[in-house]
Amino acid sequence: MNKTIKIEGMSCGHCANHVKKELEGICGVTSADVSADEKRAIVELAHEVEDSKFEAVVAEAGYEVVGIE
Ligand SMILES: [Cu+2]
Repeated sequence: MNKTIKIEGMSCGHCANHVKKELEGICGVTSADVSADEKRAIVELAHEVEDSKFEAVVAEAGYEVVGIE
């Protein structure tokens, strides 16, 4: 199971690494592939995670979730 999270505000690889680390800290997230160029993260999930959880950690890192599919 995976989800694609659209994120605004990342401008370089450093931003992407920051977001990756935050997303991978969520219980249920097996791995996160984050691209600043493509403005998205693809998260691999071990079990269901509330969208609000993704929004919260991304906001905490200083970026904004604009869509999750
Ligand atoms: Cu950056």
